[in-house]
Amino acid sequence: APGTDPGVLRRRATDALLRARARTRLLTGCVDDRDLTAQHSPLMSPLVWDLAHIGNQEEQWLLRAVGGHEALRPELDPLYDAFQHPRAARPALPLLRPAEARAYVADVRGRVLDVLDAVPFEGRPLVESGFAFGMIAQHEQQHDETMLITHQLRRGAAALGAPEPPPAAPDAGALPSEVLVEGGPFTMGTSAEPWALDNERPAHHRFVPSFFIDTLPVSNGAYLRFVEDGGYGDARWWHPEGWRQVRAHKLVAPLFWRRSGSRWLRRRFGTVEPVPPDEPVLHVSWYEAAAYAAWAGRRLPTEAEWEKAARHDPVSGRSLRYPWGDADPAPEHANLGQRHLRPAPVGAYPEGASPLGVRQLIGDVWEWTASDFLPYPGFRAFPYREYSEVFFGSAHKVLRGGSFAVDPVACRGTFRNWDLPVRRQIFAGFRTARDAEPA
Ligand code: AVJ
Ligand code: FE
Repeated sequence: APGTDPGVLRRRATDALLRARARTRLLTGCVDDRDLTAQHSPLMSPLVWDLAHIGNQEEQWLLRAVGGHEALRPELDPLYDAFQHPRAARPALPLLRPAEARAYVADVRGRVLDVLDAVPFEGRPLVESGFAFGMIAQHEQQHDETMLITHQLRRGAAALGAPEPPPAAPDAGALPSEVLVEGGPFTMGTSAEPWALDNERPAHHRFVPSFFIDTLPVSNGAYLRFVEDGGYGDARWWHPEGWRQVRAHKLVAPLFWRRSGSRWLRRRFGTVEPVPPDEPVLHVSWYEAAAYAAWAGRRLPTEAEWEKAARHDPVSGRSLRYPWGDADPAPEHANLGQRHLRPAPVGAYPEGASPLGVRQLIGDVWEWTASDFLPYPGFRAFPYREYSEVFFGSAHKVLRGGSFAVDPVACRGTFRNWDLPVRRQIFAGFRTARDAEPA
């Protein structure tokens, strides 16, 4: 179970904030000021906007709300309010220059560490168990993932490097293609995880009918068979809006793929390489994922199915924090934290398997689910409606499991991400499922 000792939580909060900042510095320190202020894609903010937004959110929550401080730079709030300016409009704002943004976030952080040393971790819901610090560490890490997406969209020479992920386990080729999850109730969501965000709460029972789910994420090699079978030219497989997207944008393959003679190449962080057949497919929209599943005679898993496959232990009947159990993620469990700049091959991380043997549910690629982003029964917005509540509804689809670009602080069996079904630049892939025949 998650540690609730105040000393442990205070240490964990400090570590989480420092780790997030080291990553932010890496992502904003490896390119020049021109690259930091440029708009690399209309889908993204300039990197320097994310940087100052990270500091501004930290100032609002940890200095003002938790620490009771006066605003340091009240005039910055509207500039870095994500709801006031769409991403495409942000380059035209009078943003802090890179040096000013760095000084601002460092100033905020220095004061935050003093607040963190002094504030009691009990008595106020916002600070209970260090929640606000964990929330802000997660916020910074989420923007770090966003900045890594901007790096992927950026043209030009590679700015980032990382070692290769581990290979597939020796047994990968012998695994069953799918796993049966027996029908029955399980506990979805959490009321116990101290830094779980509002949309993961509360824990509640769900009945999930029997289903089969892929043991592994769908690979590039499998997806390529759909491409080569004419999948992008056959309306039968597509949601009407997905088919409209295919035709409007002349889509023929995942984002960043390019055909060269008989081969497929892909651009990745400033380099070009042949598409690796054993890697989970990446940079597909929800529509592409759903079309592949239809072509394969299958479907996307619902969010409840995904979480049951990831957390339900049929022996104890309990929901685990992670597929492998309750231990915090370690490097042998999952490809998380931008330790690598790509997903590991399908069949890697045998130590991260679920009780039923489903692999790579956590890390590698975000997994599209069939489900709309909706509140759980008993949901309460906390601490602000604009994190989750304003996004509930049928416009956004849920993604689960986290990618190689997600830090462990922002990843667990209950963690929920969401995006528009047209989005392809995010680090998203998928696995498929099917109903089990009634017994
Ligand atoms: C949960 C990833 C969809 O980036 O839009 C960052 C996270 N919320 N700042 C996003 C978030 C506010 C959010 N996602
Ligand atoms: Fe944000």
